[in-house]
Amino acid sequence: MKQHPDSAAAGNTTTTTPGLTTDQEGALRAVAAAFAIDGEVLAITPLGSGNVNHTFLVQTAERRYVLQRLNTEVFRQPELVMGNLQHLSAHVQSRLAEASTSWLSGRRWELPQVVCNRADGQAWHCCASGGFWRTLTHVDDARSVDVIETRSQARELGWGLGVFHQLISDLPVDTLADTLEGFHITPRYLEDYHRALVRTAVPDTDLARACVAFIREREGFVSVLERAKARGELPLRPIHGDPKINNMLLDGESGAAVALIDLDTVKPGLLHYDIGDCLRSCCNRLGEETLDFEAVHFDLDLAAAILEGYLAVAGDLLSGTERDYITDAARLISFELGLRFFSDHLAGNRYFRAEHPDQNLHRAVVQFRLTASIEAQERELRGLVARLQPA
Ligand code: GN1
Ligand code: MG
Repeated sequence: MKQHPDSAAAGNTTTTTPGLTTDQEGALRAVAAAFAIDGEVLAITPLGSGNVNHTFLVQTAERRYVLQRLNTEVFRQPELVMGNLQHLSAHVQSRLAEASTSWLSGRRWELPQVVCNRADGQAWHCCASGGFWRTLTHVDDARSVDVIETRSQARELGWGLGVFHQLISDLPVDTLADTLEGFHITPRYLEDYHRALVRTAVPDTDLARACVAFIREREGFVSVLERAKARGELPLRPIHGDPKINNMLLDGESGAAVALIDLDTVKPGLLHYDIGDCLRSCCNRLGEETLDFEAVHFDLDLAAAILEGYLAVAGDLLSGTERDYITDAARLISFELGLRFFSDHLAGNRYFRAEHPDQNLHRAVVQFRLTASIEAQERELRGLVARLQPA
């Protein structure tokens, strides 16, 4: 039987690359060879810090690629994810070629390209042990950050999200499959949480009890965006779904935003899910994994820079009513992620990869501290959004 690339090779601890045994690396080479990549594979190394998929960097004699094993527990119909990705890619390539993308002002912007498999030209490869794999081109000369370094970087992160929204704004939503049903529908996450509470006793710890109380006090708030959507105030549009800070690539030299990666959740949604996710992940200077809970803070000055960058390029996409919900979106998406982490902690860490049993509890506490910080500054954040309204 073939060694599964992701499974720990029992009895084989020989490591050529940090984090990979020789057997694992060999199995990964076999998977990489199934795709129509250029050049002989020189090295394969783990890449990034995603919580859901497994990602590797493939270096060949010619260039670099990103090899990923999709988490099919999360993406139950991975073929739909790949269909969306190819559709998106064709659309964005033609938009980038148009003269009408004047808001890009001639700046560099890239979208990773799907590399098909050699055998049948499909956009994926299923290995013998059942893994669903894909290969994308690597965006070279760029880096990502887990926490913001400068205010001008914050502006770039907002600008990059705005460029992405502009590029997909004319992609009809009904041409995109729903690859992850219920994603960012906060009331559904609350229902999942209530089901988890019925099945599982809440751990008898201060942190867990504090999370339960925090959620209980905000149950009425969870449907703020869904209600506005149902009233027709917020339209469904194509969105990225996961534009957290380290999914934006910044030019290695200039620091300019050049690509938004991790495209599995591009699907119909509200721009607010994306704006909220960008704000929550960028304005927390301590990052998602901090254990310094008391110090977690939502940085308004960074929020101002992000929104300035975003609105400079995508301002014309948003109605006045849509702008009015930006503050709710920042608060809601922070809260929602805390709720998702906490429910997963109760369920035994089945969705978000965790290195120890309490990691998702700690991640939940960070997001709830961030939510509380946004609530404490709600008036200021609303004032800031209002000041950024066009005259
Ligand atoms: C997951 O796998 P990753 O890290 O790109 C999650 C996002 C969360 C994020 C929090 C499909 O993204 O929604 O915001 O973790 N993606 C999915 O770090 O659930
Ligand atoms: Mg992701």
